[in-house]
Parts: sequence; structure tokens; C-alpha cells
Amino acid sequence: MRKALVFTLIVALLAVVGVSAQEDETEEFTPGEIVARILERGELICGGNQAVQGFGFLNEAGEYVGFDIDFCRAVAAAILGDANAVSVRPLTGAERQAAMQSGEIDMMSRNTTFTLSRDATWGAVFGPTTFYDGQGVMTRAEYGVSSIAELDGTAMCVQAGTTTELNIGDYVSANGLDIEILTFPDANSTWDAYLSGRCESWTTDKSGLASFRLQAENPSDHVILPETLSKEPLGPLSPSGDEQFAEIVRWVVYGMITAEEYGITSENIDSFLDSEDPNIQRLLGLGDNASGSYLGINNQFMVDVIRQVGNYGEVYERNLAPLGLDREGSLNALWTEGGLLYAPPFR
Ligand SMILES: N[C@@H](CCC(=O)N[C@@H](CS)C(=O)NCC(=O)O)C(=O)O
Repeated sequence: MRKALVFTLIVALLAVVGVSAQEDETEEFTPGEIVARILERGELICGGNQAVQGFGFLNEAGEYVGFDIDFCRAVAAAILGDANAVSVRPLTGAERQAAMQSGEIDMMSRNTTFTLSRDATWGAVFGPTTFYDGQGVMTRAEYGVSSIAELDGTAMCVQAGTTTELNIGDYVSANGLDIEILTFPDANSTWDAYLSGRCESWTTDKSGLASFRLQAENPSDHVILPETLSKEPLGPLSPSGDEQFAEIVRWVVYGMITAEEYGITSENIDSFLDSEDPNIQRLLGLGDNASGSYLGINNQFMVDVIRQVGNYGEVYERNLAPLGLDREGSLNALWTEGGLLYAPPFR
């Protein structure tokens, strides 16, 4: 009886020592393969978009800019201390799986929907959702159409290799509609086909519709129909099998959401560096609080991310507000404001 008690006590003691040792062992972190190669080449290679203004777009200065690109930049800031140390590989919808599996990119941030089959077969780990979207349909205002059903007997353009293509097929057959689906390899060819009249409507994520509508000569010539066909949770992803890197991507996004919650921005971050608030100290890795060291990177990684890229709200405002994608009252508001953006604690 007594022996059993002593044994139990020893086991319990070892467990406690083991746990605290694990929490303290933040300095002896062996870098995973992806962090090692990023450090060696001095830049992060990010699979992105080049054609969707606001999300991922190659601007006239030859720079990739947008909401999705900013998350690539944030991860580069976390690992290399430099948000500009990013090289973007533009990918069409159908190219994504191979790019993820071939090892040619370190991560992807390209309006990519988190789905079961992608999670299981792409060899990828999805990070947190950065934009909660849904699929919609755009058509010409001159038709006076106010629902998808009224497009019966017409043609609709869609991009291949997307959830969009699968969802519209389901929708058309479930609703017994006679809509001819025409597929195209990328966003520009789909949009051009719609503009040239090959199809009376086109479909993609509602964010993508808003983005392309702004590129139209006269945006009010085009309407986005009210139906939302699907859930499209969009976010970054990274190759599976590298837990450290997946955790970095995850906590960079969570850190940006948390920074917004605490009101820390790229403009005011310096005023938080002597904060007495233990939550803020942990987020920023101040004093003897472990933050990045849990992930095997600079303990103050979130200072670099916030200073160079901003908090989630700043990234949203900079890139998506110009598209007219109002955040207030949407799923993309912070959880404290009725939305779905919620980060687990930094501790
Ligand atoms: N979220 C959907 C659709 C994403 C998607 O590829 N959308 C198109 C239309 S906006 C796009 O970004 N195309 C850019 C390109 O191919 O250049 C998915 O993950 O399959």
C-alpha cells in the first residue's frame, strides 16, 4: 500500500518536472526543414495570386500586394525579421495541389478554401481562416435578373480547379436548372469570357466578384446576386509534416487577431513595449515571457509582424475596405463584435 503511494507520488513528481522542463526548454529548439531552408535562402517562397485585386495582385510597380500576400509577409517578418523577404509564386486554381506537394513553395496564401478533401489529399495543413467567404454569382444589370433561377437557359463561366466549379455543378443539378457551365483556366480568362458575352453570368467567391467588379469599366453595369451558394473559409496553408512551420503560420495569424483585440497597431506598437499588462507582455515576448521561443523563432516575433505588417484589422482595412467589403456586422468581424475571428490565448 505504502509502496504504491510512494510510486504514485514519484510518477506525479516526474510528470510535473517533465511538464515544466518542457515549458522551459524553449531555447533548444531544432528548426524544422522549412524554417531551416527559409533561413538559408533568406526569403520565404509563398504561393499566391496575381490577378485578384485586394487579395493577391501584381501591381504596376511589379509588386505583389493584397490581403493574402500580407500573411506571407507576416510569416517572413516572424522568421526573418523582414516582411519584404518574400518571393511570390503565382498559382492558378488547378496548380495549387501540385505546388503544395512538390516542395516548390514554403506556404500558400491564395484565397484557398479549407475543405476535407484538400486537407486529406493535398499534403497540406490549413492555418486559421483569415477570411470567411461564400460563393456568389455576377451578371449584367441590364438583364434585370434578381436570382440565380432567373438565369435558367443561359451560360455561366467558372474557373477550373476550384471549389466554385464543384459547387455550381451541385447547385444547378439540385435546383433542376438548365445552365450551361463553361470552364476557364484562370481568373482573367473567366472574366474576359464573361465580358465578351460568352456567358451571361460568372461565379466565384463573393470577395472575388467584388474585386473584379471594381475592375469593370463601369462597375454598376454588373450586379452580384443575393444568393450565397457555399461556405468558403479562406486562409493560408503549409506542407504537412513540418509541425513547427505550421505552428508559426497559425500563431502569426492568431497574433495579428490578438493584436487587434488589444488595440496594438503598426503605428502605436512602441507605446506597448513597456506595457505592464501580462497578456500584452506574452503576445510581444516582453520581459521573461516566452512567445516566439515556443516556436523556435525570435521571442519578439510579433513585434516585427505588427510593426511591419500590422494587426488583422489594419491588413483588412488596407486591402479589403477599398473593395467595399464591409467588415462590420460580417463574419470577419472580431468575436468581440459578433464575428468569427477568435484567437486562442498567447500563453
Ligand atoms: N476559394 C475557391 C476559389 C479560389 C479561386 O481560385 N478563385 C479564382 C477566381 S477569383 C482566382 O483566384 N483566380 C486567380 C487566377 O487563377 O489567376 C477555391 O479555393 O477553390
